[in-house]
Amino acid sequence: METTYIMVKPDGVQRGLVGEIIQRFERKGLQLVGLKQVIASEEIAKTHYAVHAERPFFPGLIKFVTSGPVVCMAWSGRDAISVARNLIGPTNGREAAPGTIRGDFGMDIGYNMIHGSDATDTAEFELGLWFPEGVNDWNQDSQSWVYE
Ligand code: IDP
Ligand code: MG
Repeated sequence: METTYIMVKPDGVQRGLVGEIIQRFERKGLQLVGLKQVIASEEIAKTHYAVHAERPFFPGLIKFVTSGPVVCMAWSGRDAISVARNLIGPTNGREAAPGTIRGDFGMDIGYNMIHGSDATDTAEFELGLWFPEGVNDWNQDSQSWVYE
């Protein structure tokens, strides 16, 4: 089992896509183990996107991701990192296939609504950064909650 860090970015929150996005992860069979809305500090945003620090779009990206609330999530499951990346789709929404989140809702690369960790080391790093308090360890068993 893996846990991945997923974040609805300010454009996704502003457009009212939080519920739609959460539903896709739930329907897929991933387990929600962390969820909160935060307004990211410049420091945390720069740390999160440090790998892109030298790219021309970096200043705009930091301004964008700190411009309003983001929804931080941790999702667990078998191969959760790649499963989530497949649900999200490629970076540019105009090139993303229909059926993916970016393919269904996104047009511009800078407004692609959602972040997902791309490897085990980045997932560990990002989960520690955004969820320093840790995530929740719980057993999911929907049938046992149908009858009391
Ligand atoms: P990813 O989110 O699909 O992993 P990355 O290449 O890691 O894509 O880029 C991180 C984020 O930086 C993207 O999701 C997007 O928000 C932003 N970004 C990447 N390339 C560009 C660009 O050319 N212009 C504007 N923003 C970009
Ligand atoms: Mg990336």
